[in-house]
Amino acid sequence: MAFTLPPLPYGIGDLAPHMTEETLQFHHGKHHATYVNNLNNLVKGTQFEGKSLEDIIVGAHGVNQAIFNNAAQHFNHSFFWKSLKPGGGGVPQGAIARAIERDFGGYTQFRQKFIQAATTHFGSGWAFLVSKADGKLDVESHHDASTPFLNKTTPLLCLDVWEHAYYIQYRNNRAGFVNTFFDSLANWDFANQNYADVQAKL
Ligand code: MN3
Repeated sequence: MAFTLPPLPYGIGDLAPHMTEETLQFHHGKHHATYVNNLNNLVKGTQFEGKSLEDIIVGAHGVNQAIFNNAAQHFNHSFFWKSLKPGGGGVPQGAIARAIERDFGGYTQFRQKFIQAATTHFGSGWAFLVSKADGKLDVESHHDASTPFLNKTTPLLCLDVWEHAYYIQYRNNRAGFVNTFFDSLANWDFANQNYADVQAKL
């Protein structure tokens, strides 16, 4: 079964003005689509053909860089679209809010730590809110196509800080893009759902 580009979980214009339709046309319709096409072409006739995305990411890491990059980018982007929602952002509610309070000392401290990871990241990469094996939350910064699977942590929410994620709209203002994510885009319902799944498996 070939991998397919997942549709956005909202209309392409629904995140505007915080993330414009043009940004999504390129980021989802071209960048993410290319990772999916490359992945399907690269795995053909290899030991990875027919494997799950998770198995390909773990199996190709350190073995086949091109397959790893495209598989991990397909996973990260699919997760990223769900980390956004129209009318999102603001202070989280529910279990994730209590866990953030417990593990970071409060939302303000968490937000500061995440923004630090996202804005000081040199070059292309990702910022993730994750749950560690013991159930504690942490912030991880990942280079290029790297992904929390490699740390054996579980992603709860992520932000793409590759230039292609913001340059059409925010130009060089990565900090502006990251703050907009927290103010207007972050999907805390998705993070709460992921956190509940992790807690159920502990
Ligand atoms: Mn991207």
